[in-house]
Amino acid sequence: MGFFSKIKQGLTKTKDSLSNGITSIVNSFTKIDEEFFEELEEILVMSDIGVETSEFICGELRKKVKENGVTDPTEIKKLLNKTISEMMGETKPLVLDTKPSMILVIGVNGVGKTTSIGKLSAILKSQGKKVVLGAADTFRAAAIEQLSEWANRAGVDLVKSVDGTDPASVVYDTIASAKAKNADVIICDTAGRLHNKKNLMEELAKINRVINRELPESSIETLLVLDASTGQNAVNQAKEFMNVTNITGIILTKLDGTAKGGIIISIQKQLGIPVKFVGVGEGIEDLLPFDAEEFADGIIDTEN
Ligand SMILES: Nc1nc2c(ncn2[C@@H]2O[C@H](COP(=O)(O)OP(=O)(O)OP(=O)(O)O)[C@@H](O)[C@H]2O)c(=O)[nH]1
Ligand SMILES: [Mg+2]
Repeated sequence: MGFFSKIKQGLTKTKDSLSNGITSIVNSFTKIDEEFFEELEEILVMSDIGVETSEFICGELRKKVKENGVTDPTEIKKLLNKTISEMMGETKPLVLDTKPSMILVIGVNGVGKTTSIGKLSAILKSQGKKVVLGAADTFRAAAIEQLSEWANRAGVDLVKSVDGTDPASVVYDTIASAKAKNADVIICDTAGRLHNKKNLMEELAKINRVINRELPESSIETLLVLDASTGQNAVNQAKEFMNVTNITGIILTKLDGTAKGGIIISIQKQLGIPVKFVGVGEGIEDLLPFDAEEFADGIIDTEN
């Protein structure tokens, strides 16, 4: 299956819920008026696009409707598709300009960090890059094992220690190993759960200090993993992490299992952090680079 159809398939639930709502108002209105916009806004909010972002989208739509002299409600899907695609903007690829470059993967427990690292390793390896993984989620032995399995599956190297080891020291060892091997990219997994949130944030700060000290001139990506099915909660998680670290991109996982895919729009608009990848399944090939146009086509079917 090609990238495009995979994204489309992953967004089916979101699209169905949005489409049903939009089709029903398109059928019950004969012209585009204020009442039409009010109902449309409600449908957008229900698709987890968020109140603020839905208001913004409707504002943009009002402008487009006026500029183009559109009166027929059936035209709204095309305009909505265009508005969303414009809002999401250009695709922002990973910046991995140095050798080695660092990708630190963070997020609360269960969102899909380890799985996404496995998938991302496979993508980078297929681009000819030498990848070294660091198992810096030392909170549970099972976490280290899970990352080892992904390293095997993707065919990349892994640096690990026993559980309970200081995660920052695992990051240090991983960087040293990557330098010795002349690797291109380091990807470090981190714990999503510690004894409490304060610990988690302090640990992250410590890891960042090691990275900045050991790789002062390197490209550093800090990717926050968010689970799409948690809807607006994901935005709140992002805000908490933004307080303690410089997030350079988002991986939005589990789009396949949810009708809340609209959350992407909210995340990018409200937080100004680019969504770089989306997860659409549990397999190694189920991580896709994010593309605004494909996304807009995936959630709003302009054909019917
Ligand atoms: N359907 C679906 N499942 C996913 C996706 N990404 C991850 N998962 C599943 O989500 C579950 C949790 O994934 P992990 O990668 O272990 O999550 P984590 O963030 O590393 O979790 P902790 O290490 O406990 O913090 C696993 O069962 C994954 O297979 C996705 O894009 N789609
Ligand atoms: Mg994990």
